[in-house]
Amino acid sequence: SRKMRKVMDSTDSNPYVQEMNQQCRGSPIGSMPTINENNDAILSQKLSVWCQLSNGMWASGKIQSTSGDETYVALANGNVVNVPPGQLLPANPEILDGVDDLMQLSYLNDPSVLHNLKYRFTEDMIYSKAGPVLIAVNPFKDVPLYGNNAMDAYRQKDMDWPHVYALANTVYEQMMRDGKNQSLIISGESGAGKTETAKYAMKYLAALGGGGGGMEVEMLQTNCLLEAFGNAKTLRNKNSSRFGKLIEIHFTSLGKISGAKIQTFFCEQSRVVQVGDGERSYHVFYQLCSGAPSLLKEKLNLKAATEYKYLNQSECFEIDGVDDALKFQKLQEAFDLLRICKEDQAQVFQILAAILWLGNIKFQTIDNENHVEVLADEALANASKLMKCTAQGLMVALSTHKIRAGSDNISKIKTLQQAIDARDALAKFMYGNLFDWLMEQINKLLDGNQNTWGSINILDIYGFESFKKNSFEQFCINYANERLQQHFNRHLLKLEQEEYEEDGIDWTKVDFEDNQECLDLFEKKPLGLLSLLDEESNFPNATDLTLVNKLNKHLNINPFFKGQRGRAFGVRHYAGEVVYDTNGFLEKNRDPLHSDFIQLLSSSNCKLLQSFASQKPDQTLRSLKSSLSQPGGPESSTQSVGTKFKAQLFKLMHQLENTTPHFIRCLKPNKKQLPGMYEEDLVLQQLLCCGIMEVMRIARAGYPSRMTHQEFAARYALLLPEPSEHLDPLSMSVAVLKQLNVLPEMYQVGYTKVYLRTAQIARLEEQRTKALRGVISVQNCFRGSKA
Ligand code: AD9
Ligand code: MG
Repeated sequence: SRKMRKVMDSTDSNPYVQEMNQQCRGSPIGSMPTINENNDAILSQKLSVWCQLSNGMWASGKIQSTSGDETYVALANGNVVNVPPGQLLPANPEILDGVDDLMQLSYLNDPSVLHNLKYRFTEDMIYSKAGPVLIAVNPFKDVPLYGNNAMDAYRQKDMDWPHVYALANTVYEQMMRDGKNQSLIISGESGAGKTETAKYAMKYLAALGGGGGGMEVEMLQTNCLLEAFGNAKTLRNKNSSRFGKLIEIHFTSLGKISGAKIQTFFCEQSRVVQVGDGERSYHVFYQLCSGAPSLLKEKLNLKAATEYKYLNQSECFEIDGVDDALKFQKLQEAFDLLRICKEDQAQVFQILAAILWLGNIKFQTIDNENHVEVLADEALANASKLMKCTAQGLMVALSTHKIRAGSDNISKIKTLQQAIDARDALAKFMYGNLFDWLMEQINKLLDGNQNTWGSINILDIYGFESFKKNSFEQFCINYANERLQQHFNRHLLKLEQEEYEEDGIDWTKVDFEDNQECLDLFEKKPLGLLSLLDEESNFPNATDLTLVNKLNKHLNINPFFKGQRGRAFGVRHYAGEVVYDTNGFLEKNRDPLHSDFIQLLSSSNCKLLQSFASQKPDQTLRSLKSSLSQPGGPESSTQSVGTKFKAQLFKLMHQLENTTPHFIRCLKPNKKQLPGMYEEDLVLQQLLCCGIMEVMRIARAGYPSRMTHQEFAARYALLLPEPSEHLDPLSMSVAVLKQLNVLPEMYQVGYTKVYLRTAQIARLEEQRTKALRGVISVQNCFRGSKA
């Protein structure tokens, strides 16, 4: 590796690199230069190339001969093929196989990048760098990279391979050095490894900033609880997070953890009542059913998971290699550690069991207009008992609703569909509130804001989703990802280049695809997707079809909107086109706060359920009012789910804008969640859709480190041999750079800042540390001689 690094350091002066860099500038997404007549040198030297075969895959080979347009390439397997010019790309010399940072490749084309990542992946080197971005390829097996030894090695900088520990270390040091809050933004598609990566980052930071009487042990324990209540098995990931989270770790000025705060976003509530084939509901239900000791089981009238409608609709109850009963024990331990008292724990389990029994409640029709009453069976009895309300009260809440007629409130009986929807809405409401309540308890415990000096934020948010059928959940998730992508683009592509230009340094612009227009499609008022959806949600008689018609009418001129047949519509996202099925959009967006439930829950003797009913007093009041004034209409809350989601997202983005961002892109090597399997097209698709290639091109040509002349001078002036107070900061910076013989191509001096190429800051810091040590040892000598 050392030998390689030597070679790589010289890549900047490599004529191929310079040539390629020039060609790369300004080329659009994914289209790297191919070999053409200008690359005579490459052809005549029989160099290594990649050629694209008829199946689209890339194979490596060596050029044998060329004549006119024909190029004959000898493949690694001995075959010689005739490859048209457009399907040839230069390959890197073998010495560069497996470099740490993709930017070190002489040729930065798709097959070379894929090959390098694969090479590393097969050696269990799952982390690589793509310039400023850390790439993590999910190994789907245990890899020996995370032990205490590794942690120490990164901390002491004995190791400089890319790693989430190394990045966490950098982030921590930057926070301590610059006094600025930092963020680690982890993205990638479902199952790519975001949550695991976030956990390793937390573990490292806990070790680094622990021991100060902070909350690091508790902080790490929250993951167990969050995953039990917020994760589920999906087709894409056995342990898929169905919510987004931002973890803020707070530090004192001494770099010790003082506390933490967890914010969660948009927990997928529909999963509580509806589970797709091969998927499961939230882990905690199965853990409770199989792990509750018999006494608790009896108390909760608990049966096996297979007996519950909410769980048995998918016929998937177990996860390979996971022992739910054991997980239940761990969950109880986590509860204890997080100081959630036994009484509260008992209430939590009661509510979970109540939700399961609610799902088993059945209705029978009582007339030929499909009106229903609740079947008074075991399910009703158990649900009401566990909810600590009367069976009668629950029956009324599920089967009737109040409407205003003239000056009277009258009770109307629900139809079968209305009753089912109401039952499910109650279950979701209880679960959603339970989740939020847990968060609140955790945050109360972790709160250590008195001593907070700086923070590191870790964002682990669901990736872009595109399924056969995409609903409101995907709509929100993909909208959030579009925002995050913009943040990524802005920081790594746009702001970077704008800054170069404004500061007057010599720079050739690199183009990239901006996604502002797609965001406008979502956010524009009054003619954006979210506004139109809200408008339609306010019409009591609106249907999926009226919604689609409205969207088509106003948006079909927008190039990012794609009208579809039936009740679907398409959006051209940065990561590809997604077709959304509007079925259920209106209902999910309205998310009515049913006034009847509020009444029911306030009458409960369970303190926790009672608190759910009283938690949002003004909202409840408003919704009560609006439901009473809307004859026959559904109870509506004042703010739609979409609008709330947008507000939350804006708040999140605002918080992130005030930090120095660091990006981790997790990649999924195969769809089967298996070790040792690397599907090139899948990886390529992920690399292309997140703009990694552009980032590398800019980073390679650019200057990743920068400091204002003031900062630079203040930090490094001590390296000058003579006092320099008479100099202005810019001249001082130039003097330092000259003094240390930093090569002219390694930096640029702008009007306000010094810009440095990769690795230069490390060199300067090394010198500074040496110089400081010198000072300290001189002082020590001095002290020693005095003593
Ligand atoms: V989702 O959007 O929440 O559905 P994530 O969070 O991106 O997704 P997750 O971190 O849950 O994916 O990883 C999926 C699985 O991959 C884990 O359950 C592990 O079995 C596996 N994984 C991920 N990262 C690592 C790792 N660094 N080492 C070993 C890993 N296994
Ligand atoms: Mg996750």
